[in-house]
Amino acid sequence: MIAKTEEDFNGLKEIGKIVGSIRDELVQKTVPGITTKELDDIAGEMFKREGAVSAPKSEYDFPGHTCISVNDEVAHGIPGSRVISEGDLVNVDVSGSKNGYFADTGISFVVGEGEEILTKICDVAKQAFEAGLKKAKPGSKKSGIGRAVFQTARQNDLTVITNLTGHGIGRTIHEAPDHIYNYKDTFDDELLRDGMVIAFEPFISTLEEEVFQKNDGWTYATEKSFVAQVEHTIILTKTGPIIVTL
Ligand code: M3C
Ligand code: CO
Ligand code: CO
Repeated sequence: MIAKTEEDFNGLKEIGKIVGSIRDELVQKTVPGITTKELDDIAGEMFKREGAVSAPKSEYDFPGHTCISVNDEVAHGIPGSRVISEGDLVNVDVSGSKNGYFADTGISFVVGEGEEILTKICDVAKQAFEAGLKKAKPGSKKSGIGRAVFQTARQNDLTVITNLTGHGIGRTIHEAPDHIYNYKDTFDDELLRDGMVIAFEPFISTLEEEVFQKNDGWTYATEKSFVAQVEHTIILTKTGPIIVTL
């Protein structure tokens, strides 16, 4: 959506704050021994308490309030009986709506002490987010964001996932612009606009550049790589970006 009114800005900030606080709570509660279903139940309670609803549930009938992906899983992981261990790479992705406004946020992190490469991809995903954010200006090419993400990955001897992308958001979870790539798409000449609301989510990978979908019909995974994501919902304005999910 293009945010125009005071109501738009306030509505996006309200749901942004809610999903951001659920994300932070889940990160804090992700300790060895807890199951991903127990984490998701915490999110379910928080959505209810805040008068908000989970977007994966309301928009796609996803079997969980949040997406929790572990190790080889990259995104859309289904919360379940899986027990978290020390050293796991975990991604929590929380998206929801309230009063007709949507926000989406996610983070990858390592539980306790983990392998160095896992910490590295999480750090580089944050760097890629910052580099892309600098290019997220009204009037600039949308493809400049992906270019910055790709460069950041390459500078760190890593690569990106090409078949998962960021997206427009606001009045529903996934809307125009449909794709914010993790590389410079030569055919993408779309310009960013004042008030444009995007969910920017760089995916940084150790090796493979494509995810595949598991037999559960949801989970995206890789064969032999590790992938980290950072996602925030951002309103682009002439005076600078407003990150509503901080
Ligand atoms: N929030 C997710 C979508 C959840 S709906 C099952 C997203 O938009 O960030 C992703 N899209 C693709 C991979 S993760
Ligand atoms: Co998300
Ligand atoms: Co998203």
